[in-house]
Amino acid sequence: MEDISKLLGIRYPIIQGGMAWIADYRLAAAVSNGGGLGLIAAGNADAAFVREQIAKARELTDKPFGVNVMLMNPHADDIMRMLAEERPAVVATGAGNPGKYMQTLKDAGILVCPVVASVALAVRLARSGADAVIAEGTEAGGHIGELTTMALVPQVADAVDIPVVAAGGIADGRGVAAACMLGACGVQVGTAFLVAEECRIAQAYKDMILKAKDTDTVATGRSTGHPVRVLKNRMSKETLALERQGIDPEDFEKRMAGTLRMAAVDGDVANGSVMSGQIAGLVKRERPAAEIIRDMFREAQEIYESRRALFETGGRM
Ligand code: TUI
Repeated sequence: MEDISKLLGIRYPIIQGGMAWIADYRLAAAVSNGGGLGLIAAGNADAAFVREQIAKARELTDKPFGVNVMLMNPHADDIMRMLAEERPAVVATGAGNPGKYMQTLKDAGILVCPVVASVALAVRLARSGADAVIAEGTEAGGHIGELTTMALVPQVADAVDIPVVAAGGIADGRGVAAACMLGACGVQVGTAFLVAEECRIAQAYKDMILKAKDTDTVATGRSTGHPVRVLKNRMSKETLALERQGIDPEDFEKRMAGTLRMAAVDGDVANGSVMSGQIAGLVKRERPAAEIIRDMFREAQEIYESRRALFETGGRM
């Protein structure tokens, strides 16, 4: 199956990133109603909370949507059991290997789309029955791997025979078209949806994304093995300084706990973790999710047409 839209039952091959503390039922439903695939982020929540989010999303949309399970969540086992009952169309996973949940989810008729940051994990999950993989480059926001989207996507596409969705560094039609050229059949977009009208994070977080320029993100946590891309602020500067001084990994994790919530919910964008992809510099205005999706796809079609000539020079490039 090459066609991710057909597989997922959506109009546009655009999946919304499952951003913890950010992607709630309102954003997910708006994205699904706009023709993409919305994802509710389980983040660090428990199964009851996520179940309620699913019920609320179902009140707002009759289109397919999914749930993203961040596998470092201590409630992941419970959440997966609950999902097998609730049966959202799709389960995406992040920050770990979902292999042990694959059978339960498949038996429930759920499409499983893990996020991977390496060829090795993509191959392993394709073998254990994943329906698609989301290959996420280090340009992405939040918890990241090492490889860039440009290097990761074609290598994953060559290694698996399930659909590959590209993620990391994509916020407009150029990114969508480029991802398809690399062998992806769709994209996952996070940062651009942070400023969707239906995204109910603190306005200060949105404003920081809207003002960001190309060099404004940095990865904290490389020294402790859990790199996380954030916008530079007081928090990131102090964190990097502590890392240079060789902070104990356990103390580091304690320091980071709750800091995304601080930024996204409380709007403390100085002391919180303002997670963002490198593409934030391209994200310039707040608008409805449906418009973001429609314009992104239309732009991709236009660029595909307008760049055609580059490939028709008969080798004179
Ligand atoms: O998961 C994400 N991005 C996230 S999760 C998150 S919540 C959080 N909050 C505070 C600290 C840390 C996380 C924020 N952003 N993206 C998907 C993703 N998964 N990126 C990279 C990976 C990944 C990396 C290694 C997946 C699997 C993996 O290997 C696991 C294994 O066992 O082989």
